[in-house]
Amino acid sequence: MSDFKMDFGWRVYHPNPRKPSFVPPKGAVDAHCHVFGPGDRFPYAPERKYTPCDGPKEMLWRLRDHLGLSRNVIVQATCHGADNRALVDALNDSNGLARGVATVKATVSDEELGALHDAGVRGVRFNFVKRLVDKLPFDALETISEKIAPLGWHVVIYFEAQELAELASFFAALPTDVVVDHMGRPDVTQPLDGPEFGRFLTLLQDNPNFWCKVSCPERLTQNPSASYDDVVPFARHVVEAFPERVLWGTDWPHPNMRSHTPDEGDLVDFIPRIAETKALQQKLLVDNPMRLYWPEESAS
Ligand code: 0GY
Repeated sequence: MSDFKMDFGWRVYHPNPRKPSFVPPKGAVDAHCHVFGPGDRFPYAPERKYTPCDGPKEMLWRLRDHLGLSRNVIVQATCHGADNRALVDALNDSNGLARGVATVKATVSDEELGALHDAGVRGVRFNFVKRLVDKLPFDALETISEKIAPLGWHVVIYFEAQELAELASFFAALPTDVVVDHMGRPDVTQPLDGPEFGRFLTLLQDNPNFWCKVSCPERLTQNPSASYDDVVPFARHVVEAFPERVLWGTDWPHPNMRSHTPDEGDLVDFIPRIAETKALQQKLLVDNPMRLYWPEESAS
């Protein structure tokens, strides 16, 4: 047992997710998930804004197999700060079936970046969600992006829709590929063709180096009991408009979920509703993540 006590009100991941009806194509990648701790081996960061339940790598591998997926991209979450040891431990245990996105400080050395690369890290994450992080100065983020660019890494950005107007020019100037988490967290009560989501679509349209995760219907929905119906049009629109630049992920173990406990079987069954053809499913789940995270094995 770890000494860390999970925050009150936060839900533990589903103990027994159902088997999805949708069978993912061979080689499908869960391109957004986390490992948490376990806290007694990999302590949570002192500066964290929440304490999660442990989400160890063994559980993640079990979920991958249960859902019919083949690979994972493990994204460093803020509760581990810039201490990537739990991430690296999972990557080393994955037999090459997981790649990572780390969090680093502007002072990171080339040796440290090289060691992360050898472990399978292919990107860094910049988190702009106010409830999750203290604000980092833009010049520190610029320094990081310049340091990682020669490695061929990309930047993953997490922000909420209302912040985009202020952040867009900084994002567009990044020197690498850029991957947006959870469709930029749209307010799905607003129209699909309204100004807020329009701004996000313009960002993708104007910047061919930008990719988008059509993930987290469980966070975006306003009605958890309705099968994420309200998120489907947003995600489907992005998949159809930018089929070569979309990724999908479970977000296991779903940090900070309070409204409901997502069943990952439901999250997998969301996929054929947003990628309606076999060709789109193949791009979303296999070709695109392979190109970004395993280019040396990628056929496309
Ligand atoms: C997610 C979403 C959240 C948390 C984090 O790094 C994190 O702590 O990303 C959230 O609370 O919305 O993608 O895991």
